[in-house]
Amino acid sequence: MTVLAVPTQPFPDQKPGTSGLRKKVPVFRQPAYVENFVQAIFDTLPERAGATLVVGGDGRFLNREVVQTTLKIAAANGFARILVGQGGLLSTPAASCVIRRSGALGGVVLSASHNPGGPEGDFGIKFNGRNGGPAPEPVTEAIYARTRAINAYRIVEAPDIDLERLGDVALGEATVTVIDPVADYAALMETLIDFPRIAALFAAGFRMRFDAMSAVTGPYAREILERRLGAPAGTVVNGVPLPDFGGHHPDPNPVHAHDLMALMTGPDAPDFGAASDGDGDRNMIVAPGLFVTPSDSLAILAAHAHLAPGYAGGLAGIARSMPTSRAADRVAASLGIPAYETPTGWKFFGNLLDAGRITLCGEESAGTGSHHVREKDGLWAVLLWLNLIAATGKPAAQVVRDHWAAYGRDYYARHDYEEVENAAAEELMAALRGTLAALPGRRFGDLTVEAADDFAYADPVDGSVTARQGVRVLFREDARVVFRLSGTGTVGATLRVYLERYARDRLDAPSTEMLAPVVAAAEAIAGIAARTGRTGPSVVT
Ligand code: VG1
Ligand code: CO
Repeated sequence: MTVLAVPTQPFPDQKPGTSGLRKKVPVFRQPAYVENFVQAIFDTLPERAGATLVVGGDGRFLNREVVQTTLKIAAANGFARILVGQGGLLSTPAASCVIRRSGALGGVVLSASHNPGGPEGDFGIKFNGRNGGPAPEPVTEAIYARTRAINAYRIVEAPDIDLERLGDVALGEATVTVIDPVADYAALMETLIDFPRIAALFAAGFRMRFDAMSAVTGPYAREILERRLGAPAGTVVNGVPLPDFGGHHPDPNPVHAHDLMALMTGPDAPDFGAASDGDGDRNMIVAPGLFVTPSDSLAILAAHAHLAPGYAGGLAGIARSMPTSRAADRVAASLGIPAYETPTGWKFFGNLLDAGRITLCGEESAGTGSHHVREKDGLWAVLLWLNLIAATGKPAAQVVRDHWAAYGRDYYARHDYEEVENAAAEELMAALRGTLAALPGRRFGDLTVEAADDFAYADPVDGSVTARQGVRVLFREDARVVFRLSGTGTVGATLRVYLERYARDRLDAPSTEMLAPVVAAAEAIAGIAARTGRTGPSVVT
């Protein structure tokens, strides 16, 4: 078999964002676009000769083609062994699991996560390192620098491999192994979660719906919930991964998972509802009649984790991304363990997890995870919820209300302004940064600014500092608003406004009512309507 060195020209726009390189499908379909980026990743890995690589994706449009290309480039770059999920599939947490279990040097994960798929939808490529986690900033910076200088990629000239047939096949000098994408992951879950207890819950008539949103978690959820735990067939809906996610927007929030929300707020609601996103790392949790905010979910899981076998020894610490509500901090304080606040994006949890400083971590964007892998893990969060419901014997909504009664409630919402003109968004953020110093002491309705800053993170493990991670305004009344621009969008800019207010006694008020003064303060501080021309957010979650 021949290894070709194909001359190429750099693309100027291959800078990874919050979670890898994400662009519209037509951008990825430009000749050499995928090849350049994958070669640039491998160029930053001098130790790749003879190493193992993991490859897989969420099954979206272009997944199979990019899997084949990645395998051929990997084989031409000295990898000895390449593990690929059957059908080219691996959920993001399963990829992390396989990297860790196989001792691989890393993995190439193909996904644009919760973004829509299809020929006009989004695609993405990210690199995860030896620990199974998203490449940290210095590595993504090195990859980007390489994409700007690349002049050739190496590829094996060979026919496509059969991704359906499990087992080994030679590709150039490398051996490609097609693996069952579910097996390792399901085995790991059995070590962490009390499967017999959850099976008994289902056997006793407990009913749930898991909406896989026609994305990658279908096969994982069917195997674990329906086969291993005995939930009735049909518990998992939209369980077949489709290249365009059946036209769904595979983002598990009350807006995009509307069918699940309708079921859970209607008369025939089962005991528990859950959904996951395109690549399986996000989770949505709904009790009958009650959506659980991801920030609350993190806090509740942290407070109950000791009920699951994998966490019976307690937690070392908890981390949350800065815009995530402070509910988890309250649990950490009551457990007497450290709480960490990191920038948005899972890559910032990696060092804390590797150093054993934290056991659980999460983000307001429906991401929750633990030290079992180095990615957020949607189905794991659902299983831990089932474990705590089975162990406490309480209905899901009761678990939430009891938590609020014990810790108080952090009312929370996120307002997204999508497809805002880039310049307007940048100007809004610049103006905000300009007013920070003058904000403390100012009053907005019944709220008074206590402090305001542009969040910077000093990693306590390696000392690296990441600045300009979002503007936060803290109010004396235990309320907060955070402004930042998305790093995963593919059209224009997305302004995210995160709103929260803590209440110790009023626990069952409508969120919109409790947050109205914070929304008004956010508008007064940032001038969103005037600067973006928008009178309201595109999505509220
Ligand atoms: C968003 C979320 C962030 C999450 C990231 C990747 O990033 O806010 O919390 O880690 O998506 O999640 P941004 O920069 O658009 O706010 V996923 O499931 O898209 O890999
Ligand atoms: Co995702």
